[in-house]
Amino acid sequence: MNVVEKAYEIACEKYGEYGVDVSSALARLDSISISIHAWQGDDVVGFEKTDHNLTGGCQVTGNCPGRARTADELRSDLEMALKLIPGRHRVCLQAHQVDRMFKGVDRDGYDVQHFSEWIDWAETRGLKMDIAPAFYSHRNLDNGMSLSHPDREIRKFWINHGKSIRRVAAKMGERFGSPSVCNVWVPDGFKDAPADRYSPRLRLQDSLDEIFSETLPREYLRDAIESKLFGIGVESYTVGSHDFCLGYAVKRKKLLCIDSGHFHPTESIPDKLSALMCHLDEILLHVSRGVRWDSDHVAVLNDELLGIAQESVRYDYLNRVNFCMDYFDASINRIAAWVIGVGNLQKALLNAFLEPHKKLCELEGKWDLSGRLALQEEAKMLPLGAVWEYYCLKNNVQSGFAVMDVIRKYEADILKKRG
Ligand code: RNT
Ligand code: ZN
Repeated sequence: MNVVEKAYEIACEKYGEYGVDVSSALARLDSISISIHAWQGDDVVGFEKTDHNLTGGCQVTGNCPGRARTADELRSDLEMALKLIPGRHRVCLQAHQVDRMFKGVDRDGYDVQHFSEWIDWAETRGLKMDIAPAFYSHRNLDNGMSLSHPDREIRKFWINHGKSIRRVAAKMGERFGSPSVCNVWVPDGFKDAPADRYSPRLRLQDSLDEIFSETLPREYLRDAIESKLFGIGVESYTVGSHDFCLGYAVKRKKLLCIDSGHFHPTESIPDKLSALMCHLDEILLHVSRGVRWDSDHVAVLNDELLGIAQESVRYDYLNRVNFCMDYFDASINRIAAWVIGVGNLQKALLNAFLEPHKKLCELEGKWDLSGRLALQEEAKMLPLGAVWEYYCLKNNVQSGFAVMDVIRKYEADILKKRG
């Protein structure tokens, strides 16, 4: 028996004292697929090879060498990251991360052929896929407006983009036998106080209705809409605010996408989940970390992430929560960014599965609130790390700081050689 196995045995005993079964926690963790965001690897630039500048809401900072310049490079980087991430997962694309362009076809005409290599690649590697339309980084994002733009022609372009990517998502879902989540987020807003807050929202509502008007099979496609509080350059007004998106999702039976960076720092995503679950069938979580603002830092194992995981698994609605990573840090090795962030969500989920939740509820039921606090704090001392290392070992995945040796080698051999 090696040291990881020994530590695991002791951990099982420790958790057992609180009535927690570790092997069933591991089985539950193993059943969770996280959608890994491809855009961490190319700094949300995409592969359209046009003159479009990055505009609207996605501010990537840092210049660590090795940004993927092609879809092939990005797939190779993802493969490296996936070797260091236990479990079976999904890959999520932004619509401008195309394999190829066709002459005269712009985003309003993209179809499954634009992503065929992605799909073949995912299939051979046992991955499933999600995709989001990209309503940014394009000349038709006029005055920062897409689906809510006052000009019908501009709106039409973006509506057709949404429709085309929905169809691509449904095709992906059909191919992989698992619904693809297609998440609509628009950067539309105003830097300074608008004279008219209402009309853009009515237009956004109509545009969304038009995008979703085509009936596509639910077994292959899940539609989501993502709200936001503000963005750089749109500080005063965001058309698709939380109130707007929540109302729309409830009314039209869509998934609501909750991004951890998109709320005031004193708001709690863990607290929002159970409230939303009273009114929504399903939600999409964009797992991110804001530092003072919506800064899209790599997810770390902080109270917020632990709480998101706990609130996702404590009740009987885990199958209604979809996890997708959404951050982009270009100041550190991008593969490390994936491995660390995804690993942290997995650790948070494992911690949640190992929580002595039944006991906590019993104490709360007896109004033993000091006992509840004592147990909550004791639980923080339980040997989560030993269980995680064992899980990695069983999945033949390197764990611990040694992961960095593997990443550094790839950096030296591949990433540093990119221009
Ligand atoms: C932007 C949203 C959105 C983006 C992606 C790249 O604030 O979070 O989900 O991160 O479109
Ligand atoms: Zn997001």
